[in-house]
Amino acid sequence: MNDMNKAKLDYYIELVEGELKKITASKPELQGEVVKAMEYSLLAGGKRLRPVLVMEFARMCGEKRPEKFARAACSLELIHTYSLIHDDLPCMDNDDFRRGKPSCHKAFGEDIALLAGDALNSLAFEVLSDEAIAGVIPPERAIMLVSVLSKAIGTDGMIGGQVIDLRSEGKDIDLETLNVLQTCKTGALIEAACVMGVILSGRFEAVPFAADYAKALGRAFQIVDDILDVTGSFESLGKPIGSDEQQHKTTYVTLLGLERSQAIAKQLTVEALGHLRYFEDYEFLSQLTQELLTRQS
Ligand code: GRG
Repeated sequence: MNDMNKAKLDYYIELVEGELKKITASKPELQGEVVKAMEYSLLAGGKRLRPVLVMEFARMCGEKRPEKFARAACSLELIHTYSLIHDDLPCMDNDDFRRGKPSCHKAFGEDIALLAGDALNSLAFEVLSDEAIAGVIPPERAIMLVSVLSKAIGTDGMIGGQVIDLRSEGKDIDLETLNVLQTCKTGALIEAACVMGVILSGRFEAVPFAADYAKALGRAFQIVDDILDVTGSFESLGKPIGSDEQQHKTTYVTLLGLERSQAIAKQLTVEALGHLRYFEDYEFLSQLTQELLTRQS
């Protein structure tokens, strides 16, 4: 990524982190413990990919001030963090580390971690609807955003994917099932982020193009995630490697091997880049997409 685009990415990330801090700081002290747990996981780092996608798609669709949607874009990070907290719970993947720190339930206990995830989930919709009440988002667009986001994380999306994942543990699943699982579990939220950016801009005819880009990116992203679980390190990933193997999970690497997985991730990245041609001024996203293919975290 060139220096100009790196500076733009840093700017987006700074905006997101600033808004996330304001969002949790606005919560009353009465619920101090659960708010601390939410902040602990939310502010532990992370790439902030999903909110960046929201703002960048709004910008590529003609929005001159995408930063005005930073708070709305944070709804994706709130949901994403909720899913990570719940995914780490003993009844799910039982992971002790996340984003370089003990997972939420290790730091706060299972009960508070469960509630912190729940609270982040509802907070996402509170933030979106409040942005409409504040006049930042036209009300009909806010309703569309709530519709897209709630479908993406429900039984046809993230939760559905997680159920297939849980039920597939220790079993041999084929590539088709793995694709469905990952499209729902990881892909749906990435697609929601891209589509929500388009909706915020009001250029609705661009939705299918953003969705096509996101589908290819989402699959490439998950394949790289699987590769890093084998080739990465605790230091760069912020969690132990080898967790998929330990939990007897079928991944792209176990099904296809490292080399083929890398080749398919590359092919999907090229496909994603092709879908960007519909948009104007896509250089930043093009570089970010390529960077995600070679990421180490
Ligand atoms: C238990 C009710 C209930 C629901 C939970 C756990 C769950 C539903 C869904 C799991 C979704 C999940 C954790 C998908 C994994 C997606 C993925 C590749 C996460 C890593 O994303 P990055 O690399 O992480 O963007 P950072 O830390 O950089 O933000």
